[in-house]
Amino acid sequence: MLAERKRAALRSKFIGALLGTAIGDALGAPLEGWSSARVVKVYGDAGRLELVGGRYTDDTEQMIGVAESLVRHAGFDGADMARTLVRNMNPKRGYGPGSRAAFERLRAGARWDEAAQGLFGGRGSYGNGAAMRIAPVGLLYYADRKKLREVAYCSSQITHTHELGKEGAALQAFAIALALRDERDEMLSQLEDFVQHELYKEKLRRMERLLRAGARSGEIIAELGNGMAAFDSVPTAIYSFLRYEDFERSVASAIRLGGDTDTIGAMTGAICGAYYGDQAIPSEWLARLEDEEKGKRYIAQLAEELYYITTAEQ
Ligand code: F2R
Ligand code: MG
Ligand code: MG
Repeated sequence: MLAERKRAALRSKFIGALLGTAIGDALGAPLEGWSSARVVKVYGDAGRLELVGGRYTDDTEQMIGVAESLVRHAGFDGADMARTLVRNMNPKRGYGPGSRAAFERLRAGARWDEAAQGLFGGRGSYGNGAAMRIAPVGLLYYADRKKLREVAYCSSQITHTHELGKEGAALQAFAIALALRDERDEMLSQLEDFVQHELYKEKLRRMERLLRAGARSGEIIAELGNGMAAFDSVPTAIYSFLRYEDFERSVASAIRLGGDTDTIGAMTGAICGAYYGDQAIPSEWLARLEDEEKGKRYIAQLAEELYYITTAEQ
C-alpha cells in the first residue's frame, strides 16, 4: 500500500515537472523582457498572476522534443534528439538567435555535436536555452547524478557548447532531481558539491545569504541576475523555488523579477512541479494552458512515459 502511494507520488512529480515547465513558460511569455518594476506596476507585487493566452514558447517546445527523444530511445541519442528539436521548431514560439542558427546548421546537414560549435565567435552559447528544456533529463536520471551530468552536457551540445551553458543545464537538471527526491533542505549544499564552475558556486553562496536575509527583488536581480545567460537565470529559478513553500508563490515571484520571465518561470515551474507534484499547480492556470496537438495532455503523457521507463529499470 505504501509502495503504491509512493509510486503515485513519484508519477505526480514527473507530471508536475513537465507541466510546471509549460505553466511557468506560458505565464511569463507575455512579459518577457519587461523590467521587474513594469511587471509589478501592471500585475501588482503580490497575489495571483493571470495566465493570459495560455500559449507556451520555445522553452516548452524544446522540452517536449527532449522528452520525445528520450522516450523513443529509452535514453539519449544525440542525432535523434537534434532531429526532433529541428522537426518540432516553430519559429513563432520565439527562439534565441544562437539556437536558431544551430538548427539551421543542423538542417543543412551538420553533425548534432558539431552544429553549434562555431557560434559566438567559436566560444559557443552560454544562453539558457539548454537549461530551460532540461527537465526530462532531470527526471529520467534523478537517481544517477553521473549519468544526469553526462546527458545534460550531451543534450546541451546540440545548441550550447560553451561550458557555462552546459553547466547551467546540468545544475538545473540536478535541482529537479533533488526536488523529485524531496531533498529540499539539502539542496544548496548538494548543488554546491555537484557544480563544477566557480561562477555557479559563487551564485549558490550568494543565494544562501539572500535566503537568510529574505532579500528584496532589486537585490536578487543584482546578485543572481534575470537575463538570458544560463548563469543569470538558473540560479534565480533555484532561488525562487527555495524562497517560498508553494508552487504558485515561487513561480509568480520568479516572474515578478522581470527579465527573461518565460524562461525563469519555466525553470522555477519545473523544480516546483518536481517537488510538489502536478496537483499543486493552480487549476485556474492549468485550465488555461493550451491543449492543442502538443498541449497539456500530450505533455502529461510524455511525463508518464518517462516515469514508466525510469521505474521499469529500478
Ligand atoms: N528569444 C527569446 N526571446 C526574444 C524574442 C521573443 C519574442 N516574444 C518573439 O516572439 O519573437 N527567448 C528565448 O531565447 C532564450 C534562450 O536563448 P538560447 O536558446 O540560449 O539562445 P542563444 O542565442 O544561444 O543565447 C541567448 C543570448 O545569450 C547571449 N549569449 C549566449 N552566449 C554568448 C556568448 N558566448 N557571448 C556573448 N553573448 C552570448 C546572447 O545575447 C544570446 O542571444 C530564452 O529566453 C527563450 O525564451
Ligand atoms: Mg521562450
Ligand atoms: Mg525566455
